[in-house]
Amino acid sequence: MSDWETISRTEVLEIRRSGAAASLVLSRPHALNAFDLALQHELRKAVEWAAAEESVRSVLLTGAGRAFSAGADLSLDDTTGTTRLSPRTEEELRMRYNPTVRALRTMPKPVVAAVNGPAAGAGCALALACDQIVAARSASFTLAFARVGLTLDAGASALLGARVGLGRATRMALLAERIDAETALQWGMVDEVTDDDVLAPHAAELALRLAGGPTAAFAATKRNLNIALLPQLEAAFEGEVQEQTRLVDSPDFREGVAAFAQRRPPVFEGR
Ligand code: T3D
Repeated sequence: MSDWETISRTEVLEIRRSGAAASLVLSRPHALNAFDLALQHELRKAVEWAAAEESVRSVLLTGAGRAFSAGADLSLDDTTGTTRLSPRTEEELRMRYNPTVRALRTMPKPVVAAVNGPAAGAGCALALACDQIVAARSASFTLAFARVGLTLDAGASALLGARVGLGRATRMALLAERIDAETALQWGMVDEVTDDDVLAPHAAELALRLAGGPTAAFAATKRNLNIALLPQLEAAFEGEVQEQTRLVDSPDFREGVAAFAQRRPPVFEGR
């Protein structure tokens, strides 16, 4: 992506431009681009900027380093020894994750995800919110929520089923298995798989091609695909907020996060 110019860089997100395309790069590679507060905030701001900026006619979303995104940051607070998520979950979903996903779905221009490695939890939901998903052969997809005693969020309850259908969506949500890129392609969860070393130029070329397209017609198409295939996205957001807010306060969530930190399988009580 050598002809892409960096126009903004914070500690957690980089924005690049090439002609009418903008690229947003999640940049916490040391944490597999897991979402801390700063990344949630910066990504919402950048997505809303790209949506509103008329000179931007397509958007590319990818991750720095070896991951797309590992989802919510599950690292433990040094002083309390517990996750930082609860009691912030409702605010995080309402103020940052959901507005970001909503803006990706409603912006009047196409968005391409270049999934360069693991996409887990909310990171997977983010990829699912994009109009086209191109995955590196080594990429993987995990609706990891159940592994830490949570339910789907960031719109995944609607976005996943729209791509893979009820059976596979249910399987991915309940078993939280890691799906490789080839399987994801067979299931219709992603649109294309490339060799790892050509993912970046290939996805960039797609974004540039879309940026040169009939943007007003693309916007109309996207709006009507949302109406036809994602009519319940807002209801899903609301249901997810209600349920997740309860679940982040549950014994199974505390066990899931402790098990993740200790690198052992969780032992859930079912509550
Ligand atoms: O309030 C709210 O925000 C609620 C919303 C919740 C939304 C969610 O997203 S819940 C789901 C959260 N995400 C996960 O449960 C995924 C956890 N991670 C994984 O399953 C795996 O790490 C991956 C599949 C993403 C990658 O696996 P792998 O084998 O390539 O890497 P690894 O060895 O597991 O991880 C590498 C490092 O990244 C490791 O740290 P270390 O040992 O090198 O110091 C690991 O702890 C760290 N890491 C991975 N995921 C996260 C993380 N650190 C913080 N948060 C993470 N989510």
